[in-house]
Amino acid sequence: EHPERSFIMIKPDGVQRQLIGEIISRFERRGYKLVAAKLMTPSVQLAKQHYAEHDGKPFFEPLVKFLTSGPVFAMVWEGKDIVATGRKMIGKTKPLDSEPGTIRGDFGIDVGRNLIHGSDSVDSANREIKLWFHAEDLNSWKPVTQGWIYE
Ligand code: DAT
Ligand code: MG
Repeated sequence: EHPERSFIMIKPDGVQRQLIGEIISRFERRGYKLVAAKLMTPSVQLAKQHYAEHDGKPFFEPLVKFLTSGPVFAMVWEGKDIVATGRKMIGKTKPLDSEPGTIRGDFGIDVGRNLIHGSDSVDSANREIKLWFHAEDLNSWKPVTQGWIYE
């Protein structure tokens, strides 16, 4: 029915540094479609569920503390290959390993302040979108630009 979707979240450092507009702009200019967005401070429970795969690792507790320290900007983006392309646009987990031109490579230094999350697979995206959004908050719409972005 719809092409691929990804869960993209600007973490508290990105919100504090007023990079919401910059980051949205990159996805918009690429041609991707915003399907849902909200500014919210996640609960500890939500943060732990979101990062469940990392439970038990040494950075898990600080990661949860960081994510719940203030508002995040949670989004769902849609478009062809958005999961893999979104990860490319975000850069590597460690900002110092990220190429300039990527979000982490342009704005970050330390791994614990890497600004943004992006789903790492279509399965993760579906799980994360369900975790962060109600189905009725996902907007189905057709941007008028579509025919000028997709052939
Ligand atoms: P990504 O956010 O690129 O998907 P991940 O899923 O491996 O990376 O890890 C989730 C977050 O946990 C990551 O954005 C920052 C933090 N993290 C990962 N590896 C870390 C490490 N070795 N030391 C400290 N924090 C780490
Ligand atoms: Mg990850």
